[in-house]
Amino acid sequence: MKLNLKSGASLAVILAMSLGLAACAEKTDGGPTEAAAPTAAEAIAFVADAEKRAVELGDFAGKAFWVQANFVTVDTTGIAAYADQLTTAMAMEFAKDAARFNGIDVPADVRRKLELMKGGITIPAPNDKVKAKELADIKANLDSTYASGEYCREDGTCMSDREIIKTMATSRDPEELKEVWAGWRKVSVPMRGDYERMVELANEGARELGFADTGALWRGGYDMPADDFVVETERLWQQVKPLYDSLQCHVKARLGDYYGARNMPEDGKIPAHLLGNVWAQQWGNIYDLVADGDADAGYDLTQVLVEGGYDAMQVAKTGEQFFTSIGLDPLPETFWERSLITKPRDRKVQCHASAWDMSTTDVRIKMCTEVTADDFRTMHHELGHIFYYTSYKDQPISFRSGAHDGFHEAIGDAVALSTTPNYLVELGLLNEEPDASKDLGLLLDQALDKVAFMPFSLVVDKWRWGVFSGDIKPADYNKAWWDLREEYQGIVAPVERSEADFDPGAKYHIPGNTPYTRYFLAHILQFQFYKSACAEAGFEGALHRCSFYGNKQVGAKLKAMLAMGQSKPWPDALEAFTGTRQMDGTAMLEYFAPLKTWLDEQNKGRSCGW
Ligand code: X8Z
Ligand code: ZN
Repeated sequence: MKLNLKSGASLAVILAMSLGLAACAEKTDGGPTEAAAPTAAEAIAFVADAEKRAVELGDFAGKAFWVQANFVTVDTTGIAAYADQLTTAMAMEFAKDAARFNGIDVPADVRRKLELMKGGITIPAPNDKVKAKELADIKANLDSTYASGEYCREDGTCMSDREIIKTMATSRDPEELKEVWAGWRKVSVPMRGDYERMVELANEGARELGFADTGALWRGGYDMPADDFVVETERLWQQVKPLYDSLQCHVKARLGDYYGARNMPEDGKIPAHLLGNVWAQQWGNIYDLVADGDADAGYDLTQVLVEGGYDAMQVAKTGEQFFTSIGLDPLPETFWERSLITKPRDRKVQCHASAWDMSTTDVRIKMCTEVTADDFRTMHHELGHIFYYTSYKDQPISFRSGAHDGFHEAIGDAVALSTTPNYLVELGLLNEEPDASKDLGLLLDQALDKVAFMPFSLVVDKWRWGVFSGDIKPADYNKAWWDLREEYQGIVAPVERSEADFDPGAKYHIPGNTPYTRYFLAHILQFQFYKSACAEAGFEGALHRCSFYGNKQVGAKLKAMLAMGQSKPWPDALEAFTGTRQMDGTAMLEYFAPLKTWLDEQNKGRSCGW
């Protein structure tokens, strides 16, 4: 886990559970330190006690973190820092104590719990109390700095993150886009020194646990040796990279048509402010600039929702209804009472959407929902987390987590893939399903979000892995960030950057310390889940037209996988739902196959690559 309970994490985080058996592969020591070998009975008693304490402290800490995120003030930041200090200290204690039982023969579930405990803290703290407090304070401050970030101009007008996101999505004025793009990055300038110190302290904590550095700890959470995990992510990236390359080339050409070829760098990279998203991570908002006659989806989901009279609550209820249609239980009343679904006017909140597992009977989301296609999909994403939580609530706390963190991020997205035009017709939002001539448009729309996202989701942790290992030095933080962005995404900063900037910090997950490789894996997995669900539903036809809405057989199978939580290595969970034990990008490639052919046609004669 992670010590916060948001978005895919859970109370199990408190027990440091999201990392797996392979953590020991990175260990530089970690053998028992006591003379007398402990017994199996002691191991069982230790785990039982740790789980009890984790539930108790987790209940309290969850409330502290929730209040901080929902009422961002100096005081709630202090309360959250203290809760973090306590939970991190407890998780460190468990991790160290669990290692005492290395080599002791215990029942398989106890062994798994012990192994998970040894490697599951996202930001480990040093044993030294003064340093542990310093670390917790830094983390809470980074969180709150991001949450209250605004871009203020000299004339005193300010823009919140929501306004920035909206302007980046809708403005087509390159100068305005450039100004807002650079303006948002002022938010993270003050984070730089704190981030550097946080890395030092976390690494000290990681070494106390026997890991080379914090990145090694993160990579150890996937039921395989950490080094194999790096190879695995590279293998998956190579599967989908040709599709990304084709998309990047076409988008660059179309943006050149719109903004003028002279505004496009000659080296083939795309200026990052022109992609409809302040982080250039998903590009669906420039669909109108990229699509042409052949690639018209036939409808605009934002417009359809607005014209359908939807409000934020109806977006949430519609999302819930998909999950209940396949047989999952409706959400508890407390979900509706306690969630934050729209942005309050009277206070600062952390608007980045998240899902919270407060206790087995208390799950919530926090989301400043707007009635847009993006938020319609994000709502399904968040509900995927929530239904995961409610499905594994009967597991012991140690196993209340995703099979791995990418599973947690993939469930809601797999469901959102099923919100096809045909489904929108069933909801009464569309009068009729667009015919097959609109397929390229639909696929292009999806690809601008899903395919464009792949290299971005690799870059975020490639940067952090380098930072934690020391390969990226503080003096190069910003340069290394842009080197990776250029290399993997083929995009370039539109205005000069320097080491006075700290652009990584302008992305929520960096100050929030949420590992990001999970989203890369989730984008691979969601197509695997979707494809298997469609096969289970007996769907025949082009994959992207399939919706498993209302299919109880799919729901039962999904529920069985979700209910496993983290009790078994993730290949077991994957096999339960898809019949395969390997993550595999070919489902994504199959989904986008007609688009790939079309893109390659369009790209003929263009000079692609960067
Ligand atoms: O952070 C999220 C979710 C919460 S887990 C809204 N996502 C990533 C992002 O926004 O950067 C979902 C897709 C990627
Ligand atoms: Zn998520």
